[in-house]
Amino acid sequence: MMNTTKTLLCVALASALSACGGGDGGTGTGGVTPDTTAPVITLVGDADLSLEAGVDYTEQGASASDNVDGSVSVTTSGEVDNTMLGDNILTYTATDSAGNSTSATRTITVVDTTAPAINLVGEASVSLDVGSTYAELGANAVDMLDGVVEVTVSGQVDNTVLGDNIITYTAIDAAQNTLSIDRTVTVVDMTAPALSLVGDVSVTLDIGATYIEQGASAVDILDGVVDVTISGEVDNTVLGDYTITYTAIDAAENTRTITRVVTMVDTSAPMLSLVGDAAITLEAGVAYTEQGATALDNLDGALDVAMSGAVDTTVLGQYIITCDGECRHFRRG
Ligand SMILES: [Ca+2]
Ligand SMILES: [Ca+2]
Ligand SMILES: [Ca+2]
Ligand SMILES: [Ca+2]
Repeated sequence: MMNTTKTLLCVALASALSACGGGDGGTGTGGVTPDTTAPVITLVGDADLSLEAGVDYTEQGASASDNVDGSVSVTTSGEVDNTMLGDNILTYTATDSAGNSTSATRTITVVDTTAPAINLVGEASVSLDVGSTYAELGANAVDMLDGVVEVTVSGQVDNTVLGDNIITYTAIDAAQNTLSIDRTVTVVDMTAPALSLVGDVSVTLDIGATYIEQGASAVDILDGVVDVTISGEVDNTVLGDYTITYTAIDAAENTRTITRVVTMVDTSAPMLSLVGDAAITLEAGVAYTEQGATALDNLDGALDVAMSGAVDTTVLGQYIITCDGECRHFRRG
């Protein structure tokens, strides 16, 4: 009995030892499986990107997950030069705590698909007076990649015809991206006709004289000879200034006006006429009877006549009767 029991116990112990995983079949590290698996990197965004030259690159980043460590940090290396066409490669690296490392890359290709920007010098819409010379102010063009780019100007302005003229400005970058913009030059008639008097600008006429209108001539740079309208009147019976106005209007309603001043003056003295003879012989002792004189002025009509002098009928001799000083002298004697 006793031997049988001992044997059973031993068998039981042996089985228990074997079941505990004992023996030499293990790793010797306490039974933990080593981590030989590197993290997995996931890029945010595409692995291949296009970037317009001159535009700043915005990194979207990446994440890494490890089978043991979970989330692992990612380091990024490499640079993007947005001033040069071509590929730029960024490298993303993640390492787990067991030293397993992996990397991924992203390729950023710098491209130029953008035409230069053009800035006109001056306004995009310009008015030009007919006949005037169009002065081209030009334009400037700057490309994000190439910098300053030449601008080609095409188109012409016909300053002899009313209407729109289109000037086109074109800039092409090294990648053959092209931009054209226009300027509209509108030829208009902003200038009134030239107006010239025939005759003097100031005319002086003696009262009663007839004013003869000599007119004026008008020539427009666009319309040629233009009619002249004359207004104003001269009253040759009244002293004073009279303004005659000459007006010329072109087809575009540009108006020019000039004037002439006609001044009526009185430069003629009255006409004096004696009543009776200018020379009278008088018998001594006989009373002298003054017959008088008449005065007629071109402006004032009949005027009084002043006389001076005296006749002494008791003394023989010659006597002078003088009319108004401003007039003439007459003799009676
Ligand atoms: Ca791992
Ligand atoms: Ca460009
Ligand atoms: Ca005109
Ligand atoms: Ca007079």
